[in-house]
Amino acid sequence: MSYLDKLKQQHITILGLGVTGLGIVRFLVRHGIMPKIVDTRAVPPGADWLAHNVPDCEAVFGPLAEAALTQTDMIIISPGIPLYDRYVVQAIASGTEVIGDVELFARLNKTPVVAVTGSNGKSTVVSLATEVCKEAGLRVGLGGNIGTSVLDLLDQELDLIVLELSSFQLETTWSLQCASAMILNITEDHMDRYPDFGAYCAAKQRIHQQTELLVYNCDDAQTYQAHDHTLSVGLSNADYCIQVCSEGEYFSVSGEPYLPVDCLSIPGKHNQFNALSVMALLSPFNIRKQAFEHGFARFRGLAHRCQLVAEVNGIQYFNDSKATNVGATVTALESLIDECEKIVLILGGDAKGADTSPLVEPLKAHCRAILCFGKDADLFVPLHDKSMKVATLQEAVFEANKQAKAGDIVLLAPACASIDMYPNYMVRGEEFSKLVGEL
Ligand code: UMA
Ligand code: ADP
Repeated sequence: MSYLDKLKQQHITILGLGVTGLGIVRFLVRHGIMPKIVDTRAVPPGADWLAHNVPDCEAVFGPLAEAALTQTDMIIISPGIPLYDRYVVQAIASGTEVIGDVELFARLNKTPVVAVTGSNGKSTVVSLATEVCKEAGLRVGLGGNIGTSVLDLLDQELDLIVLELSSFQLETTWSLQCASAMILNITEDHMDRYPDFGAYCAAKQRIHQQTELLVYNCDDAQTYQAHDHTLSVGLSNADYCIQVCSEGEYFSVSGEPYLPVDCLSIPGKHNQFNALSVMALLSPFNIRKQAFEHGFARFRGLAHRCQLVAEVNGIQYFNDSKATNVGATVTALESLIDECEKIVLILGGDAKGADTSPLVEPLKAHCRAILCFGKDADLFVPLHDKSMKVATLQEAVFEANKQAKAGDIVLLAPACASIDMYPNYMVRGEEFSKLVGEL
């Protein structure tokens, strides 16, 4: 009996009706399985779609106490709900199997997988890898935390699947077999969800449970685990690193120059590291050099990541709204300072319980002033001599424009999630760009 046939005999509950939940409903219904759907929100994002497309489906929206989670064989849980939720704990104790959508994907998938996790750079690395694969003529699917349900990739004819995985998704994944996998880096994030940094690292390290090739960041010990087949990535002294030759800088492989660094369109040392990671992760697939060269040149970067929005009176405005943790903001400051005199930084939002101390030195060294807004503004105000608390992003842009001098950069890199004031980081970034446009 196939695994899908076994699933047909089970009572399945989908917990969460956001992007993940909708992907699971679509997949199960496509295969003739009618699940029950539960979400704690009174009107979850997928409610309308469900009412129109699967009106016969049993749905319970509201407190989990009403959802009878112990009376189901399997719960497929969304990443936004922690496994330690008391109703989920009760369900597990009662013998209910609880898995994530990536685990369901893993149990059914037959296509080679390249998987990437990390605190920062995941979306850039998986998107760049996908671009290179397309240049190589491979039929490639991209999904996971980047926003496409992994289950949508299962019913397609593909040569390779590239997955971006969050620590939340990895917590509920056991069976994922990867041709290659990498933790790009681990710096503090989501400390409102994990008891400590070790627990966050342990969730990320689950990506290596069943990988053939383990790629690691040679400057971050948390990304390494002992394994038969490993490759290291770093700006220097690694299997994949940058080498300076008489003709310039090269991406090099095992000490041999491979491609000139300037074929990569996206700027900054962190993006050179990302490109090297792509090369190492795709090394099992015999992709020709030209595909890397063209893919690296063609990929122009993702919106809201260190993106130049405009230059006004000699001041450049950069949108890095996707810097949703302290590590990403530190990277942005260290990468952009090479391009300017000083940085006027706009930051704040929901800090997710983060330790802000890694910001102190870079703020002191690179920032002319900082403007702090959002729920956790007060956490950042003491970090710099010239700091100011503002009520809105509009006020922040206005003040930043007053404080910056020609040759400076004004940077939105909030070190926080946007959820306290915006639906997501994209809306925050778009508002920043609009406000800059009005200057
Ligand atoms: N929620 C409830 N009640 C529920 C279900 C969810 O209140 O019953 C809340 C969650 O606490 C969360 C929000 O609703 O605040 C969304 O949770 P979700 O699990 O429904 O999320 P999805 O819409 O399914 O989106 C998820 C990822 N979101 C999270 O992990 C929070 C998306 O990553 C991902 O693109 C999508 O699956 C497809 O894989 C977003 C994200 O912020 C971009 N990820 C975090 C990050 O990158 O740092 C991990
Ligand atoms: P993620 O999907 O992990 O959030 P993104 O590619 O969306 O990663 O980038 C998120 C933030 O991290 C952006 O601010 C970006 O400039 C920064 N960033 C990108 N690559 C790296 C890296 N290798 N190390 C640290 N920060 C990075």
